[in-house]
Amino acid sequence: GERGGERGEIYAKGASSRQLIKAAILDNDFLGHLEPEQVSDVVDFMKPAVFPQGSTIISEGSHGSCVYVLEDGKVEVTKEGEKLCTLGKGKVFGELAVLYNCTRTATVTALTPVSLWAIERPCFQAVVMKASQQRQALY
Ligand code: PCG
Repeated sequence: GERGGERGEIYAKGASSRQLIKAAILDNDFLGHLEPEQVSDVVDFMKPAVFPQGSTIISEGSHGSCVYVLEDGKVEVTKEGEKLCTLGKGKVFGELAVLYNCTRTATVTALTPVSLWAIERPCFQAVVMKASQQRQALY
């Protein structure tokens, strides 16, 4: 990808993937308040990842640090062994530990082969910080 500056690399992606990631972020209860420029930066910095069927993408209690958007496939969310929900294409997950600096609050397992977009915590936080610093400079 192109150089993205101190926050990392910008990953090229097609218009339909950009639209899917943007819609996923705006649909998410915890990320839907981000400003258009922040959303567009998050879209730029997301990088592709794949997981095989049956694999654990997130383990409850661990210190993982990525926010994910599902491009394709289905995942199951469990907590203390109890099924909470399944998520499909166009859903965000993994945002809670990154936003609240806590350990993973649930386990996420691939029910099918899964294609994801992922952004790491330092990059995500830099995007969010950058915009709030610009706002402070404005007022
Ligand atoms: P995170 O980072 O705690 O990792 C597990 C993820 O599962 C969590 O973020 C949410 O994105 C996702 N998830 C989806 N549904 C639920 C739910 O009902 N409860 C919890 N705790 N997490 C959920």
